[in-house]
Amino acid sequence: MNYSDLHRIYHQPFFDLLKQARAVHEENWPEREVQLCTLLSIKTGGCSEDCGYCAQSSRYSTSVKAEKLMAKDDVMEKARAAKANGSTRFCMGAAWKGVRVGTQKFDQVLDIVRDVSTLGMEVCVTLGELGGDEARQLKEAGVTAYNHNLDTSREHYATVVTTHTYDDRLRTIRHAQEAGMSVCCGGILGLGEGVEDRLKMLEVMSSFNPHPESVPINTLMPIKGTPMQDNEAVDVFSLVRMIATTRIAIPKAKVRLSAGRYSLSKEAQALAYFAGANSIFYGDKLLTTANPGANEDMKLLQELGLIPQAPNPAMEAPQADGQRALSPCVPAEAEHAGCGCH
Ligand code: SAM
Ligand code: DTB
Ligand code: SF4
Repeated sequence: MNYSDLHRIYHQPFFDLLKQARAVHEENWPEREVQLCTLLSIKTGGCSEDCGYCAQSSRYSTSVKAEKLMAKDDVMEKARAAKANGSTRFCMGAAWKGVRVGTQKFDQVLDIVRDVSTLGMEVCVTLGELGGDEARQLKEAGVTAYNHNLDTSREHYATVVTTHTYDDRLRTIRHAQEAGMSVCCGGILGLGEGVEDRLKMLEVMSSFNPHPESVPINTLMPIKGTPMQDNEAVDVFSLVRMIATTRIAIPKAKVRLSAGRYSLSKEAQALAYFAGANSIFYGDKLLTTANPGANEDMKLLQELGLIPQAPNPAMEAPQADGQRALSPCVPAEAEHAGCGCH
């Protein structure tokens, strides 16, 4: 969907937008289901990158202490507990610039993935940059989805991060797709961007072929010690508008109401569910910051007549549309120059 369509959709009167998003949601999804996902930081802090929002960057003095990669048995204990609590997706995050085949840390991650994938949950990892070989090995080990966010527009990205580029992000996403993993790709609201940046980011995501399987919408958790610690809070209606527009632009993606839920009222969360959010991080911790407690979330789902989504046994990645060039397109790369995306 192009920018002008997204702009028109986003800026219509609030209730018209909600009605449109709700109709798209009902056409594409069982309307009462919400997927529960558990996050675990398997390698925390000490990251070389300078993402201005992140508690785990070694460039900033935050309260997060660097830790080494967790032992497999400890990860398995958390994964079993997540499954017992009703989560159908287990997402493991590592604070790295990226991973390389042949390193001990990558072998350890593959070993963890092989074991977690025996539990019957969707297995998602977010490990930073991947090349083609890394992506193929992760897929073979049992990863079903790779999370790599665009976070904001290409134009705004350089004010948020300087140690890697937007094209680096797109390249990793392409490697994950080519290896047959589902792509989980979303963004953060509250990085000092404008609505235009949010919609430009969505334009890029909606140009992916295949579409992302899931789109996490995070709002900034302001982290003391980072350059964004004092950023202005995101307005609730802007968040709901963004969720609704995402639901319309990428109808078959799970739209995940992600970081920032801790400071949302019950009413705001209800609006976000109505607008098309159908997945959440479940459990009282995200990677390093707070999330609503599981009991509180279950109570809210019950109050709203929503139910946790059953496990998805196929876990297949979305199929590409044969009429369009495969993407994401990385404009700097010659082999994609004829794709028509730019
Ligand atoms: N290092 C990997 C990467 O950057 O892709 C994976 C981990 S990173 C923490 C995953 C995502 O978490 C980021 O892309 C960002 O969208 C989100 N995130 C990180 N810190 C956040 C914060 N303070 N508030 C909201 N979202 C945040
Ligand atoms: C995503 O988009 N949000 C999650 C997951 N993907 C890895 C991470 C949110 C992190 C929030 C900040 C923290 O806990 O450090
Ligand atoms: Fe944080 Fe990931 Fe950026 Fe590292 S690459 S600073 S973990 S967001």
